[in-house]
Amino acid sequence: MKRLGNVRLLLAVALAGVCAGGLASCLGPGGPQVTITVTPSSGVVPLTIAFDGTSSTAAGGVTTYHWVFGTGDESYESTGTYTFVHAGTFVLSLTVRAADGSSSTESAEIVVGPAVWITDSNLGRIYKLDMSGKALLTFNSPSPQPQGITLAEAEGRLWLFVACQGGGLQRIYRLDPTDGSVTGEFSAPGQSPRELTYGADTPKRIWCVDGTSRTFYALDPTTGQVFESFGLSYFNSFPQVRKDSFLRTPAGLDWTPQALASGYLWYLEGENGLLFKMKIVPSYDIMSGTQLELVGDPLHVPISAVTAIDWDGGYLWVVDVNEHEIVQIDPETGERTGVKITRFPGAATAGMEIER
Ligand SMILES: [Ca+2]
Repeated sequence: MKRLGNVRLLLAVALAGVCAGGLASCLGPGGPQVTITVTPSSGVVPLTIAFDGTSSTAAGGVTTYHWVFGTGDESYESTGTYTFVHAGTFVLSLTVRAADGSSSTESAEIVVGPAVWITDSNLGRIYKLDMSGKALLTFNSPSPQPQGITLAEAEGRLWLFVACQGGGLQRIYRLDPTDGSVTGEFSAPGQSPRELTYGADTPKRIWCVDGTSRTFYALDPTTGQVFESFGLSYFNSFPQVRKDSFLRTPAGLDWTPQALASGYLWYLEGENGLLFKMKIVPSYDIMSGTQLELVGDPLHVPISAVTAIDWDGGYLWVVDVNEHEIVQIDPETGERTGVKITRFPGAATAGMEIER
């Protein structure tokens, strides 16, 4: 093992003999010496790295470079940049081939951490945080009182969508997540759009819950057109729902995928801290619409002032606005695990989206 810059080289090539005493003695009989330089080797999603293999040497010269990024992507350039668009730990490897046909491989570990997007309705700001709560980016909200926030795909790209209800104008804005510039907007359905989430099934939808009209809306991410809406009366037949305390104070909305199905919508009711799970049943013909089916008993989350939720890594995360914390919740019990994000900026966190 040796260190080069901030890169830890792993899995030193299996070369004949013991690789000790520096670079020269690592040269195998006829094999190239592979040197990976990568900057940075860790960061928050999306992470762009610069990679360089030109310090590698081989008797007779290097003929090919072959990079494998651990994501299914590869490159045959000696040097370049690459962006990891998902969080995770990746093994980056470089295989160098010499003129005589011999080759050697080195690897380096790249750690891409998740990011947490939050809105602050009091300051009118949008923050991108790392998991320690440090703000990496700060944008001004396009209009006052930003509420729900979600990442969603539209026109082949990933955007931030933010619901705002300031100034009596309820709008949903589409922002470039790199600089916060507004790239689109449409009027929000209902009078007080509260939470947003993205459903990546087909058709792709942004789900919005509105506290005044007490309705879930499914929107086209490109046009804002309402595909479907589900008001309080829609849920009449479900025994889990008590009408006096359902769709009254929306405190969280998220979507989780399910193999070969349309996934689940999760709704946290702020009146009683109950987390409801709804199966999305797609329309099976032109005459039937999408259905939402409440599944099982709601889970009680004993935090009194939740303003947003998100699922990540098998855990539910909730914003506790009074304590100014983002708290990890055990999905079996509804209780805190003890893991939380604190000391992030803002005064009244209103929306949250974890990017992984
Ligand atoms: Ca979400």
